Amino acid sequence: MGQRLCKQPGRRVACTRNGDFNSLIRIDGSIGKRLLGRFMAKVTLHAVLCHAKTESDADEIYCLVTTGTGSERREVMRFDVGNFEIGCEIRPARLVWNGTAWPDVTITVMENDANEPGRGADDFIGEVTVSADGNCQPGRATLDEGYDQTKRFRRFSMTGSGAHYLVQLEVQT
Ligand SMILES: [Ca+2]
Ligand SMILES: [Ca+2]
Repeated sequence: MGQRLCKQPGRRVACTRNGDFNSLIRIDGSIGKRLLGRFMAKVTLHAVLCHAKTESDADEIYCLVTTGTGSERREVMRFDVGNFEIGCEIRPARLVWNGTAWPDVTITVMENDANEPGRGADDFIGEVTVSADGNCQPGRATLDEGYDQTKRFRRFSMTGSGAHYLVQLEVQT
């Protein structure tokens, strides 16, 4: 990131090469919090561990990241996590959300069946909604398993479509 401090008459502000407002927030979270009057969570998908699959062959797991409310709900990101056999753990360590003015973000874990005739639509595995202040709300087929022993990663058990995955998120506020 091209971070630097710029001087303007009478004050000193942080900015980036591209001038992006979100980048400004990343440089100094406290500035962003004051500007928008709320806390803004940063969410990273740390790890995904497979305990049971949707089918006998490998599960192709991907994540959907959505935000907004009602008819304005929109997909902001979709990415592949990888192919899973039982016992497989993948650590994407991928930043999926870096707070903006939106009130919350939902991370939905899915299994891809797009290229597998006869298996119908993709399989829902589980979902977690993280609000701007960092609170996590497990959705359908999802249980909050609390923090791991490092107190850094929040764990969620997801059991949609007959599968069982443990998903670890890092939520920073
Ligand atoms: Ca499937
Ligand atoms: Ca599949």
